[in-house]
Amino acid sequence: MIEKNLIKFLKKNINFYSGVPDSLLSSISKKLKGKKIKHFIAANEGSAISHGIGYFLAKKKIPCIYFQNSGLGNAINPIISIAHKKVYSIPLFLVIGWRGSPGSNDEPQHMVKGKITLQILKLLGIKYYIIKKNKDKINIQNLKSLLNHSKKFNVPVACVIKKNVFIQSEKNKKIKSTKLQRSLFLESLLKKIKNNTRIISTTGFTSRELYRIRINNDLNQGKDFYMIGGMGHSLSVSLTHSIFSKKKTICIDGDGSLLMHLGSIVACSKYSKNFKYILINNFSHESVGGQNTNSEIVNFEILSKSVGFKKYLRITNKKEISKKLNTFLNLKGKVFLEVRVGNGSLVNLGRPKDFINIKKKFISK
Ligand SMILES: Cc1ncc(C[n+]2csc(CCOP(=O)(O)OP(=O)(O)O)c2C)c(N)n1
Repeated sequence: MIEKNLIKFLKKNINFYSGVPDSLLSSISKKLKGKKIKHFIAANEGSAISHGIGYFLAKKKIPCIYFQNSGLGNAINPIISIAHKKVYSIPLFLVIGWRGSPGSNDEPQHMVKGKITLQILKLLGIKYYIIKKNKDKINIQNLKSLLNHSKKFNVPVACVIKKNVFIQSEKNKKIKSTKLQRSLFLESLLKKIKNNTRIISTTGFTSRELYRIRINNDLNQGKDFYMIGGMGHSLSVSLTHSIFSKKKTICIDGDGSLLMHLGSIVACSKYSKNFKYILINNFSHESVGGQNTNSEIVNFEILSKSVGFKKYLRITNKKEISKKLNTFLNLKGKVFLEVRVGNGSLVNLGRPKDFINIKKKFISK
């Protein structure tokens, strides 16, 4: 009920939305549509805040910016340095998915951020309201006064939503698509790599599938470093690893993740001579509900070549995997492999948990 009412409340009062999808807010990011409504999926949470600031400067109206609390770090810069009441004082209505709230059962990286989320908001001077289950009337009244506070004092305010308040859309959907499956590609990769390979894999289902395929199929060649958080940073971590390690580094990234900090790809051109980069492109933020990433408008061949990749390869179906993977693994220099896959992943995915051990194994000889 509160989900429906919050969407109704937002639509009645706000016409511009920008955010990075979150599993807790999945219905919000999917349902905020309509004739008068403009909705931009942002590359990262800082950009979402900035889209909102630009909208306010043009229309003098309050924007709504939504994201998961893990992205609060990205959002902080424009919130403090531009929107803060002691700088330009700009009204923003933030909707924040609160993973890892104290007392909840969530993954370690979410528990760390969840514990300090409200403290961060306090430090930022942001008035907030936590949505409570089954308290619809009170919720809406409080949201109204929160919105009025933001408009009256020209300041950012936040509505914070705990896990399980809304219907979640993080559960992986069984593969239905006839398109290439990510898991099939990952399995083929794990079967071909040598023991001196180090894989650095991105946030969400990619790392979880990799972890599961290794265990279930007893595939032990090489080691993995799962970027279970720090979305958007797999490329940067892999790049320096590939430069400074004697091992063979492979980065496996997602389209949402690559776009989140796309600028870091320029460092490949400047600093690296040898870099193996795999983009699993499903054109969506599948791990948090399948919302669009806008990657369909990017030509990754032109992009990769423009930043110095010597070779670009693309896999779109099962038949191409073996041959193109061999080429990819044997080529020297900077190679960009785009693997176009459908949505859907393996069911009952576990989660890597023993991080210290994973790190130890990864850095061992
Ligand atoms: C900074 C940050 N913002 C948002 C999230 C929530 N989040 C986790 S996975 C994910 C989607 C990643 O999309 P993509 O890289 O395309 O991979 P896919 O989920 O499609 O496999 C999002 C938004 C996060 N973990 N960190």
